[in-house]
Amino acid sequence: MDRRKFVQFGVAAGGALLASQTFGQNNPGAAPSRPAPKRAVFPGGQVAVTTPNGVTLPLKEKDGVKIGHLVAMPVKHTFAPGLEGDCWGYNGRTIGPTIEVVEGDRVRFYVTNKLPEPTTVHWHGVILPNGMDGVSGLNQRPIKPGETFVYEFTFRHAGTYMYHPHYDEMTQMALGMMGMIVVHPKRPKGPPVDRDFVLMTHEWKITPGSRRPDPNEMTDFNVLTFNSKAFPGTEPLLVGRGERVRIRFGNLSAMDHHPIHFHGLTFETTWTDGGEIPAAARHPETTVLVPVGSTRVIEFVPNELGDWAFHCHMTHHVMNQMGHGMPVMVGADARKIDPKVQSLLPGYMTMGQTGMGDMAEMGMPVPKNSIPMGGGPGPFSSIDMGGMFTILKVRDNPETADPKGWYQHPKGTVAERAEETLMKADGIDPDVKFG
Ligand SMILES: [Cu+2]
Repeated sequence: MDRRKFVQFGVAAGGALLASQTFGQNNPGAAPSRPAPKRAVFPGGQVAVTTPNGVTLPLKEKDGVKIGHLVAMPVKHTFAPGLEGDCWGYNGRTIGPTIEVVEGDRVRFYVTNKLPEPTTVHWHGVILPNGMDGVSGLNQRPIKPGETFVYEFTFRHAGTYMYHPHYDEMTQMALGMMGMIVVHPKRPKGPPVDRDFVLMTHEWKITPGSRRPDPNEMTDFNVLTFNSKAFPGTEPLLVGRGERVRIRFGNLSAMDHHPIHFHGLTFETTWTDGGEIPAAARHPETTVLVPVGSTRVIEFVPNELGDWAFHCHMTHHVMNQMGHGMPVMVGADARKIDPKVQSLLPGYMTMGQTGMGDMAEMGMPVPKNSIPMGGGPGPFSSIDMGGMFTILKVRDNPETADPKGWYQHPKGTVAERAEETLMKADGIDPDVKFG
């Protein structure tokens, strides 16, 4: 399902769910200078959350309780074109469906275990009765394969939370069992947002040629994802210039915190999984650190049109699978090595002597079921970032713009090869000597 179809689906689902609620007013409350958001379905005109590459959990309401069903199960998952995994997740997917409710909602979640081992669900960051906290052995019996358990509690606090197993944590999260929880405030404060996204960061070890993420890996992760997708598998986020945008990050990686860096804008961190950050404590930033086991919510108003990268700034987290475990070849002269190796491996070619940025374009053969270290095609050349990388597309007409389309730069606004006459006029000598 593409993003726009999902947005429409989300509206329909959200609208149906909340139709019986008296506070389901559709007045977006947006400043008159902005087009009215079309997705407002939560109290006070709060827009429904979009999960790029994901879905929202359907909830049905009965006697004032919202009822949902999570099925823990093995899933076949595509991380990016060319890389598939035998993962575990919820309701046929990783990440699991986003749970979206309103502060004060009473919920009943059924959890069916279709895994080959026991599991539980912990509602990370949610303050609830102790017996609903989902810690196997401490708060409840583990849910055995084939069993269905029921959790029932009230979301007392608005915020951004996560869910994940608390049984065999190392294996179950490494294989993809995680999801986001959004609890909209009953009475929202502050300026309303026009777009609201969730992005869950994660890291995986998948040995090239294999399909099963390795839960025993502790340091050398080679597949880095937003919502379980590595670029170019990540759906871009399409927003309008001048709109207020919220992105809710969550991190259930095994070992790494992710500093997520934005190009072309500054933002403020407004919430953590502990609650709202007082306005006086907020400050502008371009990189938000999302620690393991935490959520961070940011808000911004993009004012520059274009295709803006945002990505983890740990450089190994934006290079795909084949960028790891190789010898350093930068500066090596391979002319003598290659013929010798070719006598054993016909067609062998040493790569990386001038750096690795061009490897994405070289069509280097890669093992079956693996993705080369570069990312994907871009409008000028291939984009050499992959992994935990995606694109914020800022447009004047986000409702009608093609999410797959590239920004059309006005003439004269793209960096280009310098004209010799201009260099001469400005006294620039490309062969200038130093030292
Ligand atoms: Cu990272």
